[in-house]
Amino acid sequence: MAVATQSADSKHNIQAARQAYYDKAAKFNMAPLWEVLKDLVTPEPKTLCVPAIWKFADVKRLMLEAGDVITAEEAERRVLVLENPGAKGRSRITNSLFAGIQLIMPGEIADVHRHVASAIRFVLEGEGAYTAVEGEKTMMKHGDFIITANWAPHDHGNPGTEPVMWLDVLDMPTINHFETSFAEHFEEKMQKTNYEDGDSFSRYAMGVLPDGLPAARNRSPVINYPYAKMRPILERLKRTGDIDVRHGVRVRYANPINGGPVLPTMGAYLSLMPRGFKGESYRSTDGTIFAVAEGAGTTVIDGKPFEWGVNDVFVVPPWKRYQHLIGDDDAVLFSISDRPAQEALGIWREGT
Ligand code: 1HN
Repeated sequence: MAVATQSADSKHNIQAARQAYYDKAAKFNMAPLWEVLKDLVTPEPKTLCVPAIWKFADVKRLMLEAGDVITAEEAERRVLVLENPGAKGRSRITNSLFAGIQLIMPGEIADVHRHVASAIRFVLEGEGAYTAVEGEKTMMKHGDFIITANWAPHDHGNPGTEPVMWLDVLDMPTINHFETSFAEHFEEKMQKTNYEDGDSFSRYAMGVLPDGLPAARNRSPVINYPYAKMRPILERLKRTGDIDVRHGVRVRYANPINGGPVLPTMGAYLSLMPRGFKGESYRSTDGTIFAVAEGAGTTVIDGKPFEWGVNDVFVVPPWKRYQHLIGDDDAVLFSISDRPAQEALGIWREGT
């Protein structure tokens, strides 16, 4: 009994002595690594973010209500942030990426600006709106994948008759991690557009390139990868049986100049999963955002089923296992993550 008491006492003394030491060190802006090491260097990826889904029926209802409470001009961008439930109030869907849904009503414009954060848009619903990027005005249609690279001036407008909604994904949390954000507005509301719809695709993505173009660009010069051009490629690959057991028939959006990712911080894929497809289990270190272009299915994430349909958005955090299960109709999933950034740093991993 006496021995036990003595050891409890001495443990208490050791703790007290350590705490006194930590308090002393803190006055000099120093702290003991050994108290926090286990949380800093984890044997496997650790994330605050959780798997989550945003159903388009809810998104659409709330977005249209936003149309009543604020104009695009007042909001600058009328966007509802898709907040990861594990990181509320931090404006992110994964730790490295922002996602939001943007609405532009008929007759509205969203003024030209530019910022260091790169953006991509994946068009969900409505037609008749455009986005103008670096002097090219491109019409937005369901399934179109549009990129706005670092510092590229961009504005949006809707001269049509329908509300138009799309998914915005930005590398803003990554840029803010480095604390390298700059942004600026222009005098004019809209860019002068010297290039017509489809110009950059025709100029750079048709197997020829303007002679003398430097090959070392870390971002794609193509503004819009139209769904109408991408979808038949998936169908062709499906016919020839090019089906990955985890991802289905999948293409990677590429920089046509060097085959690299479209942006250094974000990479995207389009995948067709044939009806009845039962994907094998997969995980990777890049937390991944999915948007449903066509069909329906279920993705089991970390043991939990998430049922999805057209225009739903869902997220798989880093290193969480997932598996896609498809019902009676083919499904098409768009996905985007920070994989190119991780690969550039040599830290990307995948597993089963
Ligand atoms: C932005 O500039 C746009 O230009 C959309 O459409 C979403 C989210 C955060 C910061 C800037 C846009 C944004 C954004």
